[in-house]
Amino acid sequence: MINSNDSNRIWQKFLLVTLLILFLAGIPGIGISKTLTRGCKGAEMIQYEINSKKYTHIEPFRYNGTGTSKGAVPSPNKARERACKAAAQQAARAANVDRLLNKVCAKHPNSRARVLFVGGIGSSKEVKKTHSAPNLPLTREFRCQNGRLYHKPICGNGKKEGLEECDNGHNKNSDTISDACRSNCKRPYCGDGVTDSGEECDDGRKNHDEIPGACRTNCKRPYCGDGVLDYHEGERCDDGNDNPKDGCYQCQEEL
Ligand SMILES: [Ca+2]
Ligand SMILES: [Ca+2]
Ligand SMILES: [Ca+2]
Repeated sequence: MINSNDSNRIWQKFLLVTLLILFLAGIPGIGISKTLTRGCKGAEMIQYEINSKKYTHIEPFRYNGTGTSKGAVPSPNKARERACKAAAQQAARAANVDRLLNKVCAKHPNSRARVLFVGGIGSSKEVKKTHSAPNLPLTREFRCQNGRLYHKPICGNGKKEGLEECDNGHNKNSDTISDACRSNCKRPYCGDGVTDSGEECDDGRKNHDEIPGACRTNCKRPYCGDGVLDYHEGERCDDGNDNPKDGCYQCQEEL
């Protein structure tokens, strides 16, 4: 038989246990809730492979993550894990693939390699967390040349690369505008069909040194003394010299 005193004691115990649980659970307003904060260092990170050998390059730590754990008995490990996760995410967002690859190329000046991972790492003594970068390169293969990342030149991207003589970008390279960088990334030249600075004419492939009246292959207009009878220019003769008394002088017949 359970008398009313026993029943009260059971209820009191139940109440005490419940309060203890609520206290330990750290429910705000009822229990005592503490917040524990931990920090973690983050760095940009790239992993790559050269001749089947794997390497990791980590930039010096630049990012600081913080993480918290709340409750009556907050967990330092949880706080640290969160801090390292935040640091890794921060570093991954900042990771610049080209910049990292250039760092790699400084270590392996002339090599072909493959990217395995680009992102961030957050690490403390106890915890290591990584996070991958949001924008990974489309192609994972890359090449280092003389300590720099090699880019296949793209004519029209606005950057002068490789054997390009110029590149002002897709909208500014032109095959019709005087003195513009040409659409093949060559500087304007005599024979490109556009009259540029220093040229008197330029008819491209029609430039000719023997056809009367034609723009010459040095982009000069036909002239008296070039040895071609340019009758359109008023020449009656052109013996290629400027000597008098040889039958032709200043491109006029001598009597
Ligand atoms: Ca270019
Ligand atoms: Ca020209
Ligand atoms: Ca002539």
